[in-house]
Amino acid sequence: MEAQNYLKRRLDLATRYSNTLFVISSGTESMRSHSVAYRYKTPSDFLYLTGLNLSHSYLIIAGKDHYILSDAFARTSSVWGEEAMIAANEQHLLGDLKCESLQKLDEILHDKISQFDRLAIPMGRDAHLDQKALSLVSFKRRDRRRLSAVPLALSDSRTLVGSLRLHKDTSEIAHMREASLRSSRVHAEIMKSQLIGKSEIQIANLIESLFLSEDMQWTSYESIVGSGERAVMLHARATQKKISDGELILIDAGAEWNSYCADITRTIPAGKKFSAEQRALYDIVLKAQKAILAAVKTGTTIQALHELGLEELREGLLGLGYDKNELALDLSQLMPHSTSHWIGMDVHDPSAYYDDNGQERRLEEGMCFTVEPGLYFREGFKELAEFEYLGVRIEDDVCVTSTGCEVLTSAPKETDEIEALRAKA
Ligand SMILES: [Mn+2]
Repeated sequence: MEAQNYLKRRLDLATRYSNTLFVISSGTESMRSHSVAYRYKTPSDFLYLTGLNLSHSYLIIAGKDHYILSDAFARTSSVWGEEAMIAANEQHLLGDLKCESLQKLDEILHDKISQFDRLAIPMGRDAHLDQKALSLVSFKRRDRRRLSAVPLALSDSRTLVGSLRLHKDTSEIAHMREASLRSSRVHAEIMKSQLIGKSEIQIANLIESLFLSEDMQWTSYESIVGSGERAVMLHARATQKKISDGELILIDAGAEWNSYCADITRTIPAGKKFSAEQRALYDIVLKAQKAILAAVKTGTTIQALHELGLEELREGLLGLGYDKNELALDLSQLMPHSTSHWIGMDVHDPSAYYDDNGQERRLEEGMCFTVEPGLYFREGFKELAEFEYLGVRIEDDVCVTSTGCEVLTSAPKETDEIEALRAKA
């Protein structure tokens, strides 16, 4: 990506919200001990709009005037390196950005704000900026009375930038595809691994080492490994629990490529084969997932796809031979989460699920989201007792196209494919 691509994004944002002055912080490192910081990760909005990996800085978008405020530009010593080097590496991305020192924040804000009706910042992420914004609103309250009856508004920038990030361009989709491909290979590798006797943490560590071998530097989220009864927990954090033969293992893991996330869930047997009950449940979820994938197209909605998935799951469970009148199916218990979420630079991309008129967002080309139906039988399901403590989720990532969708993720999910890989363990 070149400087002009980022400039275009900033201008798109400034045009869409022409009454809004944006200040977006790049954040600071959190300390993990006396002198050592956690690894710094640039907030997605800042990266999306600048391409710069630069902590301790602010991006200001005031119409056509765009500023980057950082003290990194002033540092000339390369003895300790880091900050100054990052600026040098990414110098070509600066383009038309006006570089100023951090001390200029107040001056630029006060200078520019009278041209706007609203100030947007990532609220609650940067106490210094939160305080600055509140002071500015308070300060402007007095002189705005002579210009307008409308007070200066304060808004969260993430929702506004999120509206741009909803549609992925071709370069973004290429990164999504690569993140999905590499993450899928890691799932396939796990399917070939000996798992019985290992702890969930050992499996999570193995997954993360495989992401690193794929040259993926960040996981999209903390990998979920839930085995046996723990598979029914939606977000099971890996524990020291050892994997036993006969269990199902739910693995929800994905990593980033060029700051774009993959999010994949596969549910596999600990041993070589699914049991009859496990397979029956798995087949119901897989059939529902495929039905949803086949229904993704422009014009439909995430909510409609969710309803379709629930209907498929209900039919699948009713098809197990139970007396339909006796079987009280509470799907909100068995499938207690949404089928989909937006995905992109964040695993849960911050775009809204409703449009500006409060209607469910209709899918358009370039929108990316997950399709992840599941069934989770916690204790107390008397009627379907053979499934107690079984949990299955199958999750892929898709991008809406003109003819339907491209399924970006490709980890094996047919029971025969999975069993063939488990046989190699
Ligand atoms: Mn997900």
